[in-house]
Amino acid sequence: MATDSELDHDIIVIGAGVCGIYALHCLLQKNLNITVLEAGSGPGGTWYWNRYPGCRFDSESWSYGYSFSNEILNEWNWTEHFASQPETLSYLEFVVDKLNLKPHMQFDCKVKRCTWDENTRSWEVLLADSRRLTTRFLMTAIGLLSAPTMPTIDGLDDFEGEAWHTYYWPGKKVEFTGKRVGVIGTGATGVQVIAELADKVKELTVFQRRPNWCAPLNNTKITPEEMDAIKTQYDDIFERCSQTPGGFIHGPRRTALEDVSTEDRHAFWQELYNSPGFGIWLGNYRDVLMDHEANEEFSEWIAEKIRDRVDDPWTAEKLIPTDHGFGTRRVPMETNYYEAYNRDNVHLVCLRDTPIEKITPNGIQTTAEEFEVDILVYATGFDAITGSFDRIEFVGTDGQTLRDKWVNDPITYLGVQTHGFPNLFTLAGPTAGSVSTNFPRGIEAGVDWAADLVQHILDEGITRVECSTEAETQWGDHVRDMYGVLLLREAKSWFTGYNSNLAGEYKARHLLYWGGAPRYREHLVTVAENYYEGFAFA
Ligand code: NA7
Repeated sequence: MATDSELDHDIIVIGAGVCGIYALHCLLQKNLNITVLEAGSGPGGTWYWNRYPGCRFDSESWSYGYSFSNEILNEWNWTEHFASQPETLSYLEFVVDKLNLKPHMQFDCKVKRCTWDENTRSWEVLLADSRRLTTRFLMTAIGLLSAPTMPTIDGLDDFEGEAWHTYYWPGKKVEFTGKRVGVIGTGATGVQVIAELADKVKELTVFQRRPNWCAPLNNTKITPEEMDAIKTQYDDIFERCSQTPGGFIHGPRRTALEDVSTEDRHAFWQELYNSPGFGIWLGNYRDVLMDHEANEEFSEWIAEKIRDRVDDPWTAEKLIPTDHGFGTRRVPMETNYYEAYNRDNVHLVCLRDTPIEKITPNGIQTTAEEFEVDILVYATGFDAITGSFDRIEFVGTDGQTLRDKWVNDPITYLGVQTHGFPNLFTLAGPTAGSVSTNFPRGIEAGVDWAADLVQHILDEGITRVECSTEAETQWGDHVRDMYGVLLLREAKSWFTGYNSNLAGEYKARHLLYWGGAPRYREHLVTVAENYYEGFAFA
C-alpha cells in the first residue's frame, strides 16, 4: 500500500460544476491535498457549456444558489426570478472567486481513464494530455446531462451551413438575423431555443418527433427592493425546499383529485398555470403524477390550453402529446412557446408523419421534401446520467469496468458508491437522491454527507472503503420500488434511460431516485448513525 505522501493527492474531484465547486469547498475545510480536474476552460459545468439562446433556469433563482454561506447569499443579487445562463455562470464564477477555489482547479483537463490499484490502495487517473495522477480517493461530479447525443442520421457531415448541438454552443455570438434556422428536438432545451429565436430569425423550421407537455414559466425581473426582501427570507426558503420531495419551493398538494369539485380543481389549475415555475408539475394534486385517471383529466385540461394558444387547429393538435401524460416526462417551461407557432415565419414539421431521411448540404431532407436552412440546431438531448461515466474508463478491482457493470441498470449503494470500485465516490451519481432534485439543494446534502464520511475515514486512518453487494442490491430494490409509484415509469424519456440515438434496443432503466429528497436524507443519516452500515472499511 502506498503511504499518503507517496500519492499525488488525497482526493481528486472530476468536474468543476455546481457539485464539484461545493465538494472542493467542503473538502478544503479538512485540509486535504485535493485537486479538481475539469474538461472545460472554466468552472460552471452545465452552465459553462449550455450557452444556447434561451437557456435559463426552471428553478427559482433564489432557491438555486448555494445555501451554506450567508456572505455569498447577501452579496449576490439575482436579476430575474428564473435567471438566464449568462447570469448563472457569472454567479458560479463569483462563488469560485469568493472562495478562492481556482488555484485548486485544473481546466482543459480531460480525464480518459481511472484505474484502481489494489496494491497501493489508490486510483491512477490518466489525462488526455498523457499525465498520470495518483490519488487515494476519487470523486465524480461529472453531471447528469453532460454527454450530449447527436442524432444518428445520414449526412450529418454534409451540411454546409453552421450546425451546433445546444450543449456545445460556441462562446462566440451566432448571428441569426436574416437566417433560415432549423431546430431538431422539442425537449426542455428545444422549447427554450424555439421560443427565443422565433422573432429573431427569417425562417424557423421546427423538426418535432414527439411533442412534450409544456407550461408557462411566468418569469419576471427581480427589482432591487424585491431582492432585498428575498435576502431576509433565505432561511425560510431553504427550510421550505428541504421539506419538498424535489427540493423546490413547490411541493405536492396532498389532496386527492376526487375529493375536490371539478370547479375547484379547475380554479386551482388555472392558478398554477398563471404562477411562476414548476408548481404546475410539482405542486399539483399528488395523484396527477401517480394515477392514470387523474393524469388523463389534467392532461386534457392542459391540451385545451394548447388549443387556446395556437391559432391553427392542425398545428395545435400536433403539439399535443399523445404518447404520454402530463408530467411523466420532464416538463419544459416556456415563455411564448406556443405563440411562436402563430407567426408566419415559424413552421412545424412532424417527423412522425414525414421522418428525416438525411441531412443534405443545404438542410434537411424528410420523406416529404427538402427544407433548406442556413443554421441547424441540434437540441437532441443526452445520454443521461450514465453517459458521462461511460466516456471515462473506470477500471475497478479485477479489471472490471464501470461501463460493463452498469450496462443494464446502474447498481449503486445510495448513489454514492458501487461494489468493485473502492474509494470511488459518485457524487451526484445515478440513483443518488441528490440528483433528481433542485440540484444545489440535493447536492449540498449529498456532498455534506460524503465530506463527513471522508472525515470519518481520516479520523480512523482508513485507506480503503467499499460498499457491499448486499447493500447495493437492497438500494437497487428500493430505487425500483420508487419508480413503481410514479407514472413516469411508463414514459420513454431520459428519466427511464430512453434516447433513440443510443445503440442497442431500448429497455427501461432505473437511473434516478424518486423517493424524494427528505426520504433520501433520512437514508443517509441512518447509514451514518449506524457506523456507515453497508460499507467495509480497511
Ligand atoms: P431531451 O428532453 O432528451 O429532448 C431531446 C429532443 O430531441 C426530443 O424532442 C427528441 O425527440 C429529439 N430527438 C432526439 N434525437 C432525435 C432524432 N434523431 N430525430 C429527431 N428528434 C430527435 O433533451 P433536452 O436537451 O431537451 O433536455 C434535457 C434536459 O436538460 C431537460 O430535461 C432539463 O432537465 C435540462 P423524442 O422525444 O425522442 O421523440
